[in-house]
Amino acid sequence: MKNEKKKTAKKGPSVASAKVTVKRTASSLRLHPSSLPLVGVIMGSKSDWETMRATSETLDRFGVAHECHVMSAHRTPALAADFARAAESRGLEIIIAAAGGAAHLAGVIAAHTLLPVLGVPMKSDALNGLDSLLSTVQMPAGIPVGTLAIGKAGATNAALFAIAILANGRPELRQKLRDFRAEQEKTIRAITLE
Ligand code: RP5
Repeated sequence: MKNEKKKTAKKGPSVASAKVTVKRTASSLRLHPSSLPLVGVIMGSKSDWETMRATSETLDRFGVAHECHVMSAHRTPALAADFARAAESRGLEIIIAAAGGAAHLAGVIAAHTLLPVLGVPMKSDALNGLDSLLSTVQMPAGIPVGTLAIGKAGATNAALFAIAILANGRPELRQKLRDFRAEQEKTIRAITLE
């Protein structure tokens, strides 16, 4: 299966040919020698990167190979659809989509792929992200989007959620998640208030 994935990875619409930002983690080599990205992190605008950096950093921390792109359901609809249609054959297993305002990116992506899609609502100037949250979460029955919290908490948790899904079949990653939780608890238990 792995070899099949590798062979088909170059087929389908070329995302690389579009003007997008691509990031691959070097630290992922140990877990995934092919270094093919397992998670696609996409966002509607470069202005979302300040928040979505937390997703990438969290995936980096766990050594999960991923790629980050800017694309929009409204401004680059063909690119978004092409990306979603090609994602599975390129070896991606999960897509994290962030958008703000009339945030349709995650839903549109989910409509074009069977891969699990996680949505991260961006905090907006006009309505503090409530618009983004409702646009992302209120999907019609039949096409699910797993929606996280608004902003940086959602960006971090989207990565942790993706890691939890990937960890189901990857004991080494599952152990990393267990260690992360233990470390987090230890840090909080050590807090003293003056
Ligand atoms: C959405 O519109 C983006 O996801 C972003 O959150 C919001 C504003 O985009 P810019 O005007 O900053 O490019 O599509």
